[in-house]
Amino acid sequence: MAKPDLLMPGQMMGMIIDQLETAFNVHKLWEASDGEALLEQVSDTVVAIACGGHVTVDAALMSRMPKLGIVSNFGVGYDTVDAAWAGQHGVYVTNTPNVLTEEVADTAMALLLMTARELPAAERYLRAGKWPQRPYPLTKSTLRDRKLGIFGLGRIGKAIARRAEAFGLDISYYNRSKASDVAYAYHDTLEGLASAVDTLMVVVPGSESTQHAVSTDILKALGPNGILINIGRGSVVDENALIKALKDGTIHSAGLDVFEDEPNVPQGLLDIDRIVLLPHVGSASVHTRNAMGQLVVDNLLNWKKTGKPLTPVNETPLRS
Ligand code: A2R
Repeated sequence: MAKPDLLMPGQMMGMIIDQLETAFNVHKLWEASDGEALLEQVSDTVVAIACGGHVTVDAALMSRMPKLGIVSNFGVGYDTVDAAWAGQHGVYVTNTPNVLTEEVADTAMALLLMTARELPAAERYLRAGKWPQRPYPLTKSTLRDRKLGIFGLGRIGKAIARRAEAFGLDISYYNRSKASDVAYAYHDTLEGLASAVDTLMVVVPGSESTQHAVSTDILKALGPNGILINIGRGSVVDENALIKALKDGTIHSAGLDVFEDEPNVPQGLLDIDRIVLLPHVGSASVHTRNAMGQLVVDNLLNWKKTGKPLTPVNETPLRS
């Protein structure tokens, strides 16, 4: 029997491609010399899409494919896929939850420590040969006595909270709804949370409802001792407001793993030496990326075999 057609709009890991090629006829859009011609050729027969990174899978693309049944996304965040449209048109969207939770939480705590204690700047100081002249200056901020506010206490947020407890931090959070399985203090607005803490950890998905949620007013509420950490999505933080707040002392510092226009980082952020900027490496170990890749594959293979994927997103729940 002929293998069904699968569209891969952007490059993915070799282990994903190799496994998918055993079950699907994989069409690599990024390799096509004429992408539009390839789409014309395969759109009528494509049953599945495998995607990830910054590749957009929007309604315009999906609506060209009458037989499309599933979009398997690499990553727990799937703001690049129009899952609402997919849900309305009987197309499953899957993501890769759980397998990256602990890795991202590790990165989040590392980023917080690096930022509070200026560790990357201290390392640059050593490498520049400045240590023999005088020790690196004492850092103005510390993790000691900090109050950590978590914006998005989901799977990753809770894993960060568990680590932060071990560091002796006072923990509170804001979600749209109160979590029933934790005893941390709940705030029913982001502004309320930011006013109550001096350290704000952003772990929410990118969406219309979180777009620029961290605004000038939220940064003001965080205050002059404030540290902002963003490990969720760049779109959640108004970067221009953040640059201004860092320059004029509205908040003390920031540690960012995600940006509004990746991989482009605004010069205004690059110019501030004490902040910490990482190139979206939250889940980026071989171990965890392999686990994520395997889940991308397993969702597709399970769907092909049974009609049901393993980890559909909320907008496209399992159908009976
Ligand atoms: O609001 P709730 O009760 O649905 O809680 C979710 C919260 N959240 C929000 N909180 C406030 N305002 C919003 N508009 C909003 N939208 C979502 O974010 C929930 O507690 C949390 C997301 O948790 P999970 O769905 O378990 O996701 P996970 O695995 O922790 O990953 C979070 C994000 C990904 O979407 C990527 O963007 C990034 O971390 O890697």
